[in-house]
Amino acid sequence: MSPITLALSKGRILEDSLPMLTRLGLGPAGDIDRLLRVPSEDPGVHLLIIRPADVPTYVEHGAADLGVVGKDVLMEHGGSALYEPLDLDIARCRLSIAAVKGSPYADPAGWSSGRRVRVATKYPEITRRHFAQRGEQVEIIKLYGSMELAPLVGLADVIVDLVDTGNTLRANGLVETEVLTQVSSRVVVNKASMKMKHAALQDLLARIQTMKA
Ligand code: PRT
Ligand code: MG
Repeated sequence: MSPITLALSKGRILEDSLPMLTRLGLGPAGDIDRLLRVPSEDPGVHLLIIRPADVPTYVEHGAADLGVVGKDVLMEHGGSALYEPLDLDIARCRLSIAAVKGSPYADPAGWSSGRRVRVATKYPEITRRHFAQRGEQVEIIKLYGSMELAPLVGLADVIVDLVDTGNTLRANGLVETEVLTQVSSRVVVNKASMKMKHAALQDLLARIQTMKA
């Protein structure tokens, strides 16, 4: 049978997954800093090293049988076309709203200024859904990184961003005002692969489950 292809999110999720992959005998057998497709120590499993935001797309289209990706990326992408069988409990953080300390927006009660609140984020879909559920109209400003800067320079009133220790917010004079959701890395599986490679994938998922950090 063709090998199983596992898509990994380059960056901190990859760093956090490597110990588990090594314990599973699936450590990369090649230079993961240069190669985009790397054999693993198991000849039956190949690794793809890709941008986190691209993992759901590769798995959805079957270019990878399964992948490891943050719940934040999965929620933003819309995960209904994928199976999400496992929570790996790695790269944990939370997705929160934050505002400039001491500003009217630091107190959610002070939001009713009449003007539409401007929210800068890398997660426009999650943000839109969150405020729509509350019946609030906000202006969403899509950014690709360094969200913390936006409220400091008047680009936005608040941000929706990932928070772990809170050090980045504190260093920039921001305060967390609300947690939208907890985040950790998940295993996602292509639906057709789950049928076509059922035994091999079930075996791999069971091994991952027992080797979880
Ligand atoms: O390369 P590309 O731009 O495509 O992706 P990326 O830069 O977003 O990737 P990377 O390597 O940062 O990994 C992002 C994934 O790691 C996210 O999708 C999350 O699932 C997970 N993760 C876990 C985090 C954090 N914790 C985290 N703290 N991603 C980002 N952060 C950032 C956060 O955005 C903020 O700037 O760290 C800062 C906050 O950390 P504290 O500890 O100061 O609160
Ligand atoms: Mg990056």
